[in-house]
Amino acid sequence: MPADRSFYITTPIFYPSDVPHIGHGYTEVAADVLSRWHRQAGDDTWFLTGTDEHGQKMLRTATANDMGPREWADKLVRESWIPLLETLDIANDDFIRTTQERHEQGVAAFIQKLYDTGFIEAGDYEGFYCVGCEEYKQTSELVTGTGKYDGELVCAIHSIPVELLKERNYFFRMSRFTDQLLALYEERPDFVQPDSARNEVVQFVRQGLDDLSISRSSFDWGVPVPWDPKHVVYVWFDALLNYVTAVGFDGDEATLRRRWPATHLVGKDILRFHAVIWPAMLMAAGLEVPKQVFAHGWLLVGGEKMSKSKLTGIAPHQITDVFGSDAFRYYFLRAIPFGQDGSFSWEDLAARYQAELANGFGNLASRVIAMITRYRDGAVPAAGEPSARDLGIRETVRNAAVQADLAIERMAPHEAVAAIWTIVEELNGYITLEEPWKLAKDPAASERLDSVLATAAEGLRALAVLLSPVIPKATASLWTALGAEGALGGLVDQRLRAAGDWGQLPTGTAVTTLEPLFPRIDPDVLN
Ligand code: ME8
Repeated sequence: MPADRSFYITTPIFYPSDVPHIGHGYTEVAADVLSRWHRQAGDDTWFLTGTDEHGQKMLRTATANDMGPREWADKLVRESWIPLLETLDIANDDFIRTTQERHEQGVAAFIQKLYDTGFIEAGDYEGFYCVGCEEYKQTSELVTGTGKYDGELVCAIHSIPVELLKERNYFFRMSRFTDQLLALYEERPDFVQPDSARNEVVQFVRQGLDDLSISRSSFDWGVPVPWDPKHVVYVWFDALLNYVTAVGFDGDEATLRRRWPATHLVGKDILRFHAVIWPAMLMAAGLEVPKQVFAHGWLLVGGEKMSKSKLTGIAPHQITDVFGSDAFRYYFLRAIPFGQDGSFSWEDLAARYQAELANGFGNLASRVIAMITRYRDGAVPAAGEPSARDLGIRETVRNAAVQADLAIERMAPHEAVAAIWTIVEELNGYITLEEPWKLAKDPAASERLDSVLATAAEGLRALAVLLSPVIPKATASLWTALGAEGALGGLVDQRLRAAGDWGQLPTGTAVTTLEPLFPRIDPDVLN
């Protein structure tokens, strides 16, 4: 069956100048959950992530480590960034590196096209540059440093000193696009989300846009400017193009048409690049602008944006080594309203793990399967005439599936998980009230016990499907234990939008033992 909708989602391509921390992991997981959801809903889905390997930050870090920039990038990508995807169970379709031929060739073609059509010209520029952001800064974006940089002008995001640069460069005539961009934000309120991000962007562009310096001649680590190879392309101009060079620009028109435009997931630190510069570049080239730019918030540790340089960086494997990848994925998506900042704490993570994953969901699954094994020789019984409570569970499942899908549509995965969790809560309450262990002792209640176990098993079937994009490992184990594979096929082949339809797990399906999905964590590990 051909997919009726296409969904192309991207993460930022990260600087592999250093190892990843949980901020990078957060973006990867959010993009992964959204793309798994769309894929399982039958949409023609593509998920791209990758690394941004040119520019001064990469060059300086490599030099400080006595390596060439390419060598440094190769090492970090191989040892840290590709392994990150495995650590977090990320099912990306492609991984782009800006040093790849497909990308460099596309960048050269794109910039040449803009030069040929009069959107690029030479000019002088003087301003304060932050190597952390790889961006010229307005004075309003600088603050006075403290501590090591006491009294110096520092970048408000990175807290490192800015450098006064004066260069004769090529400029992209971005100022020409001010009105077109404002019209875009006006006509498509969903183009930049959430609303707080949209407002910030509109306010910024309303002040009028300057032209953008898009080449550098003081170093040579980048894509050479085709008509003047003493210059290299500015790292952001280069990097943003990854979203189209990865899907066929320039050369494979059919793929580009099939995939583009994309939904870009970014941290709010790089909102303007994606919501202002990038659409202006695309407009200049006559390409379609993105479908959406969604800016998520910052992970805060101790009240500050977490970062390696401030020594608040936590590596994703520190969490997954103890709690597993499913817990990482669940925790960050559930605990932080998507689009807002969120504080990370080990205590909060451990508390949610225990209450929601281990006691709430894991226990429910274990109990239901154990009772089917004990009371019905491991075969899912046939449900009798449904009681009001049974019907209540069906209604909860149906609603949760609809609500979760709507929440994903509006880029609110935290609401999707919360909606699905109503099934966990209702089913737990149902079992407490029905007391199947008592029904099992009463021969006259045999039919009722059948119905209760069948209802609970069918609820677990729906939960496995709905939660599979979020906690793929635990749901795969549950799917196997439910015997659903043989009866219904692979878990990832289950259509999400049909997950709420009642009565899919056939009577007689044989369940098998289920190891605890979220085992108890030894408290000593956390100390
Ligand atoms: O900016 N909380 O790369 P980068 C949440 N190469 N997310 C965080 C975070 C935090 N504390 N810290 C980092 C770049 N992130 C460019 C992008 S795209 C064409 C080029 C995440 O390695 C978040 O997604 O500095 C943020 O936008 C991104 O990492 C910045 O990664």
